[in-house]
Amino acid sequence: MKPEMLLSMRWYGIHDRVSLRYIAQIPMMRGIVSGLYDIPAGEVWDKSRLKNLKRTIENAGLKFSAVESIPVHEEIKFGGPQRDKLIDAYCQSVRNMGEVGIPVLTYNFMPIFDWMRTDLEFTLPDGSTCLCYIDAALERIDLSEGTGDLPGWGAAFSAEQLAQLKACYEGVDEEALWKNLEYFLKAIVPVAEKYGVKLAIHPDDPPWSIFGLPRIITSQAALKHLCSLVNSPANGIALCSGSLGADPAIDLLAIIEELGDRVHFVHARNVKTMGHRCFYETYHADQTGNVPLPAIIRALYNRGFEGPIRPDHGRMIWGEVGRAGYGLYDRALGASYITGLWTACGEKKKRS
Ligand code: DNO
Repeated sequence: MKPEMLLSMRWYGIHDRVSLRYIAQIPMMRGIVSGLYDIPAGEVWDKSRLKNLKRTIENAGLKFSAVESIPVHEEIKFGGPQRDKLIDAYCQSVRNMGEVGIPVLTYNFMPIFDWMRTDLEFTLPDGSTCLCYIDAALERIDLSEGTGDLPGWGAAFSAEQLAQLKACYEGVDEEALWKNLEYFLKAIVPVAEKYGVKLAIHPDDPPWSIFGLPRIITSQAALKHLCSLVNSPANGIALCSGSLGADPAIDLLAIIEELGDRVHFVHARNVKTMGHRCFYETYHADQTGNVPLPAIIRALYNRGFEGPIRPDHGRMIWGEVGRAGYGLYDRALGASYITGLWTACGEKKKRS
């Protein structure tokens, strides 16, 4: 049997300038990845609000295929005194998701900063713009105004909050962060399993330490370790090809091969290295990029993967303005590229 692709698109809710109607016009689009972005980290995601969001998505003819993300409160990550209470709240959100019938939850365990870029409008030779990361530029970022903010961050922090948080992370090295992640997983995985929710940790983006803070979900070995911490099918990963692909030493196909059963969600995008710890987000189909998307899609197809797969960040093309990485046009091109790759996997070879 041919596996069916659950092609999905991230949508930021009714204030997103990319409408559900436009998303639904993308050929083969079936799912929406979304969340309740106004709820502060640590608070329970209300069941009736999740239901409403699901209904809105279904009214557009689409399926609510994944939540991205319920933010993990910093205190859970650094292991503060309130963490049990906060973990209980997280478990309640997972229960609510499960009861409403949303099958996948992605989350991350990056201290203070979520995904990070140093330029949101890096101009390419063809005049399009994209996001990029240059390690040397990171050092020049002025944090006296706080963390700044990128789409999908759990929270942006003011300079004052940032200073307090940094102090809380003093003494939290990689080992301690792993312990805190294990503590969190031991509480949430059984709940996810019971309520039919598949957890998909998002790899750290970029997959190395920034601003002196530890980052641990940075390699194939780390993903494997994560899966072994609580050995349940509900405890899985989001294969974000662009996050992991930023480190050319990471073999995305080997991850699918080794951990394929735990891949519950796929973010498909491409990046191109410009130097050590220096990359930009190129178009999905770029054959000179770091990410072998045709081989990745084939590997997923061959394993019968039917979880949500979404084209991740796009460039800004054709004069579009909007949320960094989350415009319509280039992501729609990415979606169609993925569809083409997937469809080709199902075609029988023609006799010559
Ligand atoms: C960026 C996204 C991230 C992602 C979180 C998952 O575009 O991939 O914001 O949603 O890291 O928790």
